[in-house]
Amino acid sequence: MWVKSVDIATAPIKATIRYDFEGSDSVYKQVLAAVDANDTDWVQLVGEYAVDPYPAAEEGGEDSDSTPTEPPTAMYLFVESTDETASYIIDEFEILPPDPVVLNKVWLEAECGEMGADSLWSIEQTSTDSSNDAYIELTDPNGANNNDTTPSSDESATHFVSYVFDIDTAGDYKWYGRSIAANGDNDSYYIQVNDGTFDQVTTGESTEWAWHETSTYSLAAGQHTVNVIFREDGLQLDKFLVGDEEPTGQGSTAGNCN
Ligand SMILES: [Ca+2]
Ligand SMILES: [Ca+2]
Ligand SMILES: [Ca+2]
Repeated sequence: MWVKSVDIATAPIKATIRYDFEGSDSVYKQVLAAVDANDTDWVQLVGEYAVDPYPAAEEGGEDSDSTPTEPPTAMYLFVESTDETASYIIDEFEILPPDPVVLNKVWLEAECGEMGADSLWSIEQTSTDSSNDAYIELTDPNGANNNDTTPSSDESATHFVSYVFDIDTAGDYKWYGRSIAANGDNDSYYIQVNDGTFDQVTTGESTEWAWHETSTYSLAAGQHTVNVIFREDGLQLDKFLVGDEEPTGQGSTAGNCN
């Protein structure tokens, strides 16, 4: 906003927000630092402020020293001078929301991951409508599922397929997979994000390619590794997306195949 003092050479002008609560005293926070307005030129008061849903009262302030436990019921913005005698005028007062965060979309072909020499995952090319004309399938030579144990890193050569990718924008992402699981004995696998826990993914049963999603993972900007790990044999996996919206069809071109 633009400010100008009236009938006084200079007047410090600042902006303050007041949070009102249902069950506790109001809390005041300074939004914009004071600038010296003068009576000859317009001066701009500008800055950024993130609204805090649980603003703590300041020590020794005029407001309560209790910390609210509920979000505010109302918020008021005050433009004020620290000089009680000052008069001032305001022009072009504007509050703009922050730019929305646009998360990345990282497309990964399942068949282009890193797998060990003795992997139980095999690359297949027998399906129509698979992206990149290939997918991976879990073939256990013993014909058994592996659904009663938690994977361990010493199984990585046989049970793991690894995907390494970069994220530019930090945020909350999901892992989406395009799968075929003919029945309930084929419809799950584990993922491990950045050496974290082994999280079971249930794909749902489908005899045609269908997308499924996981819970949310908070990813920082930079490089990440996701391991896809054997749980039920017979599962077919075509493609993955790291993103925030479930895809349809084959999705976009993946960047992980040479
Ligand atoms: Ca199952
Ligand atoms: Ca099975
Ligand atoms: Ca594929």
